[in-house]
Amino acid sequence: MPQLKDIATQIRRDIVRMVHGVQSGHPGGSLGCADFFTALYFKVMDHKPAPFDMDGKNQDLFFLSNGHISPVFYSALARSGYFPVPELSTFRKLNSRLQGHPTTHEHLPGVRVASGSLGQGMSVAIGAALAKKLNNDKNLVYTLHGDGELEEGQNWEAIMFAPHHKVDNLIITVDLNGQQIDGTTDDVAGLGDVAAKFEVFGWLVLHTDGNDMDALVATLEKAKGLTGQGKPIAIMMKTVMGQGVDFMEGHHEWHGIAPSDEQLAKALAQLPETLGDY
Ligand SMILES: Cc1ncc(C[n+]2csc(CCOP(=O)(O)OP(=O)(O)O)c2C)c(N)n1
Ligand SMILES: [Mg+2]
Repeated sequence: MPQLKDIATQIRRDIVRMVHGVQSGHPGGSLGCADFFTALYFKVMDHKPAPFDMDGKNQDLFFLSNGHISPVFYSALARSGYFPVPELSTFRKLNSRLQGHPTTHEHLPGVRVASGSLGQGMSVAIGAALAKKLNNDKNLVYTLHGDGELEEGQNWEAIMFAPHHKVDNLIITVDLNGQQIDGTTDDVAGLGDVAAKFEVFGWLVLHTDGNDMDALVATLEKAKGLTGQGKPIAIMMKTVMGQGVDFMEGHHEWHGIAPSDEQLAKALAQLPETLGDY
């Protein structure tokens, strides 16, 4: 089994190559969350990539709520065995199963909900977590949300609902990169102290550096240990948009633009091939 850090590096290569290949897509948030996806899919989650079971009974589920970061999701799914790695080359092409934003219509293994219209994933995850309780299924439900995404109101209904209904088999994570589509989250619609807001709504809140693999794995494992105690869990992950490609780091401009040929070469020079390119 390759080291988690090497897997994350290959996922970052996949992201920049996929987005460059079709000159569209979202590299910034994808790169920032590459370590999280690696920790989750290659270490923390109890899941069965193949054969893919849409219901996911007796396995952990993951819902990507900020669907625009599909490149990192698709790479992590392919690299962990959900579908063939060469299919990454079809990203955003006509009739591909790898649509710009994930859909269920194309039946891509690993995708259990369409996302891209921000703000819906937490509600879906709460429903799935409650269904697991009804089915006496002891596995967990994980999600990822963008910080800009939390500016969407539906989240706050879900954040209120989950503690009230003691949804304690749910671990949601927030990508706190401080950036969103048009600028910093502070400039667009300041979130203030997000952790304090979750706490006052009744959640257990953990914090981690989302680009430090050891800290990430430790925090996710700690969160698992806190499930089943009557409260939903939220992990605040501090990340850097564009992490791993120096000229993309910390700039909201890389939210949703593709690198040029020259920029691709610069990016790949910083990301050694570890598992083999698609
Ligand atoms: C309901 C809804 N409103 C607006 C958008 C447009 N939109 C796409 S991404 C984005 C910014 C999201 O910011 P964040 O979640 O922080 O993502 P990051 O830029 O960090 O990847 C917006 C406003 C959308 N997709 N859905
Ligand atoms: Mg953001």
